[in-house]
Amino acid sequence: MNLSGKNILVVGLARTGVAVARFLTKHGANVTVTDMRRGEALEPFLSMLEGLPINLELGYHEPQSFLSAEIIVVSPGVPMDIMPLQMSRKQGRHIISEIELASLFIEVPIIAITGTNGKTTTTTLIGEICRKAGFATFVGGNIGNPLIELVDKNEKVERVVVELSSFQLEAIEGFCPKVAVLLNITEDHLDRYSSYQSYIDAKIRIFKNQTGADYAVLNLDDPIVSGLADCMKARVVWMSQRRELDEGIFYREGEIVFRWEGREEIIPTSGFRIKGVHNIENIMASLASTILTGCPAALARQAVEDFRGLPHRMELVREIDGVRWYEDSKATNVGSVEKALASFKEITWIAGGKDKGGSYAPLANLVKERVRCMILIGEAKERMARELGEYTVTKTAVTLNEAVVMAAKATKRGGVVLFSPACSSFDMFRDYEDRAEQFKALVRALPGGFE
Ligand code: UMA
Ligand code: ADP
Repeated sequence: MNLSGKNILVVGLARTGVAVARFLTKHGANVTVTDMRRGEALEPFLSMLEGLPINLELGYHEPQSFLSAEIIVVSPGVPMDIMPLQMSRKQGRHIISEIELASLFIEVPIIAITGTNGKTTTTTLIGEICRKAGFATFVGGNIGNPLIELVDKNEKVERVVVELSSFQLEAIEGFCPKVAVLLNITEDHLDRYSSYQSYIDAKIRIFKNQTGADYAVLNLDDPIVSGLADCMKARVVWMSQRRELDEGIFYREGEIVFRWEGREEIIPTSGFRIKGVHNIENIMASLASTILTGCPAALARQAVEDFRGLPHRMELVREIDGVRWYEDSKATNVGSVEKALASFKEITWIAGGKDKGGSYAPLANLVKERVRCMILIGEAKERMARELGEYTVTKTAVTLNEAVVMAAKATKRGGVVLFSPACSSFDMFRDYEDRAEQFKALVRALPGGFE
């Protein structure tokens, strides 16, 4: 695509907007950047654009700028149904995501990962395996660094591993990954989507442009994902923890087996450092997608064995007088909390935060069976108490500190305190990492115990 002299509007000025604007100016486009927030709030991002010939429209969106643009590049955090975008769509303007733009300039195989949970863990692990196999690899996308940064740097890579959110997939057109992984789908982001179905529809766009030369790695154990085979043009690689498969990748007592076109690889799980059924799912997806794109199975196995997992995902913080304290701040939806609650018994569960609009009811049985005390914080606490309160002892706290003190009193030796919020963090914290660090600091400050 020749960008020189084109009028391009970049909507949203945060990490994505900055990277896109820098890339476009370098390629000679006439760039306008617009953001609803005012200049002061955008200071760190503005300083990254200093000296570049960019027209800024901050604090508002000027409809005329949308209409006069030849291409509009939208940041993931900008809903696709805001009025100026609706209007531009009606007028036939070309609206794309940063992922679409970047993919026009990428020629090496792309492994793309989506799903409600496990994306970042799986993306990171796939990147590690590709590197272990000797491929120069870029890892990016929703994980934090926009994909366009790869193209902008002009680095020579052999593999691209990209984590994709439903938001990023909404505005792809021709994006076509060699391997597309869909880990699972449960309710999330219902504060942005009008229905669960529209969230699902956005996710499955990842497969839209694939052909018979590509692979779709699908979780057979997930009730929604398992029903998708009929709409795939790519070759489907099933994965399962429950069923032995003639073709695909599956778990059976102590080992993962990969079977594909007459080939069989057996990978024992005893040496894996990351634990839990959800991580078996993430590992199976990582092994299948990397072995299919040329990584030797023995090196893939080594990379999995070396992988220590990521912080803020069921991380053991401390053991105090026989009580283990786990921080799972990244669990921002019901699907991830399901896995966390299923991993322990005798739980004091600290949860709550900013409500994302989904139902908490799928947790009812786990709460009844495993949670001895539920301590709720944040905006969602009333709704969570209404939906789950009848299944266990329920308390509410105003601050996280108060919740931690309550949990220390409520939990007996042998029990577990689990901070797995099921909500986003923005009501009380800067982000999930801030929430995680605050929780860990509070737990470390508690008296007694041993590390
Ligand atoms: N804005 C407008 N008009 C609007 C709405 C928003 O101008 O109508 C502005 C906001 O003021 C803001 C910008 O648009 O300045 C939105 O930026 P952004 O939220 O897209 O932020 P980025 O820093 O570009 O981060 C995005 C992803 N953010 C979201 O999807 C919300 C990052 O994912 C991603 O890492 C990054 O691009 C690089 O690809 C984060 C995330 O929370 C981790 N993702 C969600 C999740 O994982 O659950 C999907
Ligand atoms: P994502 O990037 O999709 O948010 P992460 O790897 O960051 O995924 O994990 C987010 C949360 O989901 C953590 O609480 C983690 O323990 C949990 N989790 C990780 N993998 C899975 C999975 N395959 N299924 C369900 N929950 C998972």
